[in-house]
Amino acid sequence: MNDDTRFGDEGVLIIVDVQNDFCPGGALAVPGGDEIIPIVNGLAARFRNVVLTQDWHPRGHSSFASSHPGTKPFDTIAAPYGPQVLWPDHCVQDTTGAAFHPALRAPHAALVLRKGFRRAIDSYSAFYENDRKTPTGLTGYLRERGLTRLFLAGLAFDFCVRYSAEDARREGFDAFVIEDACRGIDIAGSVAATRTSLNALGVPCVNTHEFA
Ligand code: VGL
Ligand code: ZN
Repeated sequence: MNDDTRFGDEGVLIIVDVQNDFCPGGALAVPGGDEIIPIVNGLAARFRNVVLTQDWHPRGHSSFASSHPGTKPFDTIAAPYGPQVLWPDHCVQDTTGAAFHPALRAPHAALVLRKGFRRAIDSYSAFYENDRKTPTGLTGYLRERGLTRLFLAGLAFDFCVRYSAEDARREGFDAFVIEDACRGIDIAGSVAATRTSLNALGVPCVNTHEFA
């Protein structure tokens, strides 16, 4: 385990938001979200370098519909930084919902990158918050460690995985989305839009069996 060199020293698996609230029974459950866990665990065992991201909101976060009277989850509002989908309260800091799913196994993950911790800004991407200018520091971390080939898996395909993969490409990394290791929320065609956008940006969507 972990000494498989096929992804090289420059390859890194970024496991996005495999948290209780995004799995069945959670506050913002992604359909079939927990089905990816065995696949993700199998991938993690084959990567020397693994990064986990964790959606990590304060109570009363501005992305919660409950913070905006008269709205309901999945409405879109005009935030100061642009359109923002409103969500059920989810991934509140230090709650069970925000914890990683108990079946997730990535003991050698070197970094847990938390995002969405500023009350006034949501953050789908692991690189930039939704104002598209506030960096999380992940680019610097990856560059300093010489990690240049990024493989993304996790939840949700059409939000945090999508935005992270797009930003990775824009930041000049090679990026691949491992689609069978992701599940989508699929609001108003967002899964199809994600495939189109990733394709246009040169981010291949691949499947685990292609690595066999
Ligand atoms: C996510 C919606 C809100 C995600 C996070 O992980 O894709 N989606 N917060
Ligand atoms: Zn969130």
